[in-house]
Amino acid sequence: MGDIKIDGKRLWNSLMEMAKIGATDKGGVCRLALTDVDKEARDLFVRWCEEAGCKVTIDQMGNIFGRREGKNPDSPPVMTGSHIDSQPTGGKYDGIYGVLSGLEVIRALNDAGVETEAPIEVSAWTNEEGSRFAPAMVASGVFAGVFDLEYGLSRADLDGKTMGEELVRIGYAGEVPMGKPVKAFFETHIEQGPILEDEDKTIGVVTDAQGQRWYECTFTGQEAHAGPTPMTTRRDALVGAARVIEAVNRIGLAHAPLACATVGLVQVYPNSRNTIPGSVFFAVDLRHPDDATLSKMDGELRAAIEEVAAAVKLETALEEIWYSPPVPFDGECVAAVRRAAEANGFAHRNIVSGAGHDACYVSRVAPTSMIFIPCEGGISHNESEEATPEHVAAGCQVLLDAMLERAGS
Ligand code: HGY
Ligand code: MN
Ligand code: MN
Repeated sequence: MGDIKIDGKRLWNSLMEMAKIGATDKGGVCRLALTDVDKEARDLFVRWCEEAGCKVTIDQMGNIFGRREGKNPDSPPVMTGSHIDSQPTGGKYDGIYGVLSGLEVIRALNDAGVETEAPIEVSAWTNEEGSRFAPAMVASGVFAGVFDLEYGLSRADLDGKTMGEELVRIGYAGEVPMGKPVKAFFETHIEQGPILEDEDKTIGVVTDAQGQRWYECTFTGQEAHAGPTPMTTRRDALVGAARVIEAVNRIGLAHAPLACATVGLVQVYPNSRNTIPGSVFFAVDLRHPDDATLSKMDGELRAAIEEVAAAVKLETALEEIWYSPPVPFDGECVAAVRRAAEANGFAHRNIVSGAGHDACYVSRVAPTSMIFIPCEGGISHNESEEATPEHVAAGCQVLLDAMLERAGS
């Protein structure tokens, strides 16, 4: 690989600087999509891109692109990037590591005075997490033509605020139409699981990402007094939800070791300690790398919901709000990542991503792959999320080398 080296210290300092925005007491970040802290972080990223000589553009879903021109301005860019938004109990690396690694690639090319053949772009995709606005990866999904713009802008949070309104409010409702040709896309990310750390590997060569299905379910029973109401006549929506939550866990375990099944969001109404809950809204997240198994899990979930609703005499409103099929990444891009890891002497292994990423949707419109680095204890979506400066630098060096191979220099 080339002799252009990234500056690991500079990348680490930028990560720590960015981590101050939305910092939480437990050492993580809370930067929900399109909040004021997301805006603050976006503004800092845009400033850093401009200081690195990039031309910055914003598209209609608020996706940010920092562009470094190449010799051939007509060539589609070799692009990298990830997301700035976080979970409510997010960490300092999920998403932002991929954004700032892309910026470091540009900074390193500037230092080396290298002009690539194809332009280089670093991107920051709106609302990758799907925490404030569902589904996840919605803005890269609109970029890739999976969702239309109107759907994307209409996504609303639990307070009814839409992405379109919030993009205007924070000043990131861009004019650039959605989608453009991309020569190749690479996303660098922490693994968010334990495999690389357990096997003492520095780089994960990501070959695939697993499929996901997201659901929203509302059980409606009847509010009643917690005291005089006999147990046998109750229609307790929370009892129903509890039984489905247990069933979701059983479905995940039944398809172990690769399946994942989670209920992470529950809203109880009226949520009063001495009133039997009349209605409960909850979200279900099912995942598996094999599509047929994911469909089987879908069927088992629907059957469980039906059975519980009948037993507890509840009305049910179930909607599957998102289906993202398993993603095989591009063989050539995967090989470029593997070559870069080998050339740098980094211990590496193939790995399937358990998490969804913007790369999953960008792969619909461009040859794409990902680069993983370990995170401590495999923990993520947790304020204690941690990575080492060495791994942070190694992932970025592999990114630079893989991008250069595709961009030509
Ligand atoms: O849910 C995911 O896999 C990602 O963190 N949005
Ligand atoms: Mn992420
Ligand atoms: Mn995440």
